[in-house]
Parts: sequence; C-alpha cells; structure tokens
Amino acid sequence: MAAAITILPPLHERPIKNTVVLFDVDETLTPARRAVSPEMLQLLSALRQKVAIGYVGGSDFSKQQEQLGSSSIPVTSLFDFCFAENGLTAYRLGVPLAAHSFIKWIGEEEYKKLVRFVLHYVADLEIPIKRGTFLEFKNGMVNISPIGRNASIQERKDFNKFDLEHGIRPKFIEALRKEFPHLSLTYSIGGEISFDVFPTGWDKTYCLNHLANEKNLPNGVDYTTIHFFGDKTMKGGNDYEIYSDPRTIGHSVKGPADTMAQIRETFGL
Ligand code: M1P
Repeated sequence: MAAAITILPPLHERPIKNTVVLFDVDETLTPARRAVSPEMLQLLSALRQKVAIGYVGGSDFSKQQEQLGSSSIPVTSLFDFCFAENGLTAYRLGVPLAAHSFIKWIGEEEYKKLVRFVLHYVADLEIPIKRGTFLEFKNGMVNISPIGRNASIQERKDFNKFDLEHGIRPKFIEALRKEFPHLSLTYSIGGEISFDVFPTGWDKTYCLNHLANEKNLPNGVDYTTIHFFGDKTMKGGNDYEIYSDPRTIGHSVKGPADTMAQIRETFGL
C-alpha cells in the first residue's frame, strides 16, 4: 500500500510546524474491532506529509496491528507515534519507548482481590448470554467484559444494545468503586462490550507525556499544537480526558467517514 512506501520528511521538517495529530482507533479510524479502509490509510498518508501523526488506543498493540496494519505492513510504519493501551506501550518511528505496568503498580495481593471480585460478580450476573474471557490482563490496564471477550460481532452488537437499556457496565463499575475505594482506579467505557480499569492518570492523556519529551531529543520538536480526534468524547467515555485536556484541540467524530471529512476540512486535503 502507498502508505508504507511513501518518502516522508523527517519529523522536524514536516510543513505544518510543531503540530501532531492523534487519533483514537475504534469508531474513529476503523469500525469497532474491524480493519481500517484503504481510503483512510491513503488520507492518513497524505496528512503525514504535512504533520506528525499518531494513534492512541485503549486496546493492546497486537489488536492495533491487526486493525491498522496487515501481515506485510507493520502498523509502526504507518504512524510516527503508536500509543497502545493509552500510551503505556508506545513506539516512536518504530522504536519502543519506556513502558509501565499495571501489575507492578497494583501489586499481586490487591490484584488477586480484584480478580476474585470480578469473577464472582460475573458469575452472579443475569444477562442473556455469556461467552469467555471475562477479564483480560494487559500491560497497562485490565479489561473487564460481562459477556466475555470471545463474543462474536453480532453478540457484541446485541450486548451493547442490552447494556444501553439495562446499564450492566455502569452498575458493575459502581460495585467495583464501592468495593475498592482505597485504590486510585479509573473505570473507562471505551468499546462495545467491556470497560478498562487503570490507575487514575493512566488515561489517554498519558501519551502526552511521550510527546512532551520530544523537544528534548536531537532535532526534537516542541509539539505546541496537538489535535485529537475521537468518538467517545463524552464524560465517562475513554476519549473524554484527552479530548477536553487544555493541551489538545479536541475533535469529536461520529465514525471513520466523519473522521475523514473532518481531516479533509481541517487540513485542506
Ligand atoms: O478501543 C476501545 C476499546 O476496545 C475494546 O473494547 P470492546 O471490546 O469493549 O469493544 C477493548 O480493547 C478496550 O480495551 C478498548 O478501550
């Protein structure tokens, strides 16, 4: 694909100076959990000629590789900055940056209590169907799903509708807040069937620390203009913090087609 072979100006020579454009993944660059379109990749490639670009997603890196890259194209070749798990796993021009870990932060004992509570809660939960993998352990967070992460695409859609009507996830989060008031945890609904749990502050604004560090590198760029495009920009959504952060210019989108329209309008492409 053109995006992988295009010759790019180095970061400090991109025509629109001191500017980086960040994107959420699911429902911003791609349909939820699905692959990016060739048209979106082409547009991003054109945008990258003008500014630095990156994505910041709640999912882990392997899912973003599946959705944005392909078997022959590493996702790290398509973006200047890849921020998986909100930037807890990060790549700059294909090179990994320092990572933090949820388990080190929370400790084994508290983690076991959390797992015990979650699995008991799911066991007692009355919902139409359950599948498998109710808790996924990631580097920078855990992801909890009442239906289970093995749900099919249709099962995801059905659960999402049921959840909107019955508040399964908000009630689950409330129970966790009550049970673990001493832990400084944030609960964030970013997708269709689950919510992420991570230390407060490790939301998507975490990736801005990596960008702030850029100016200290040789030929480093001081990113004074940071655009962010995301769909879950309402309070409680996992794009809310970075969208409303004073360091960013937030753009709320209604899906990949809207993202493309807004990119074209904002950057004259
Ligand atoms: O990228 C948004 C979310 O995508 C997935 O959520 P779900 O499976 O509920 O649609 C997960 O990878 C989640 O961690 C992530 O925040």
